Amino acid sequence: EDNEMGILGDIGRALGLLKHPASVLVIGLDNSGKTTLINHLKSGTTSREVTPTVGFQVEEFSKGSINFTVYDMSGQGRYRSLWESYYRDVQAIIFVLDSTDKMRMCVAKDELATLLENSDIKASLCPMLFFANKSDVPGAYTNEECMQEMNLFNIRDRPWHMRSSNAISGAGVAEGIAWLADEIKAGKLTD
Ligand code: G3D
Ligand code: MG
Repeated sequence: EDNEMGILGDIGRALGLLKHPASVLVIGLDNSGKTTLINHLKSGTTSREVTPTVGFQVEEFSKGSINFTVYDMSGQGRYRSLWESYYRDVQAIIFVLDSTDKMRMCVAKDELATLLENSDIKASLCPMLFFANKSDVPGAYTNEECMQEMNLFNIRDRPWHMRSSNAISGAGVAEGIAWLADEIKAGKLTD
């Protein structure tokens, strides 16, 4: 089906309103489903993998003027100074959460809190889309539980939204991206 083009079409049209190249970060702990998710966004794009240092993998791909940057926020923040270099000029953040990984939910929460303290992120006020991914797995935290566990209700400086997803089937992905596209559009109109 051409659902995948539809997904990129939404965010593409929204980001197409920008005059300059737009940057979207796709982040989360390892194994949360980022690579699986971005395969829904990637069709027809050119991709390259960058490895600035041993142990830290960054994937970048672009579609039109949108650059997607994907990396794992893992390794106890050992690479935080590297990944913080991607925080400049960010128009949107997609945070992928493994809603079945109850053991590491607090690690994800702490990484999110650190991210939101970053001065570039604070200044950007960019919208944040959260995927409560792997919602197909029995026993996964519900959307509401994920919002509580991640302390999302404390985010008051920017629009955010959490959406249950199954990155394998793509369920929930288009709806989440549509929300993000609307937010980006709304932000540009008030600039
Ligand atoms: P990452 O890129 O964030 O590290 P991946 O995560 O996309 O590599 O996904 C990690 C594992 O989770 C993969 O399984 C992938 O198939 C699985 N996965 C991703 N999203 C979902 C989902 O929504 N539901 C379910 N049930 N599984 C998901 P493997 O076995 O390949 O390691
Ligand atoms: Mg990956």
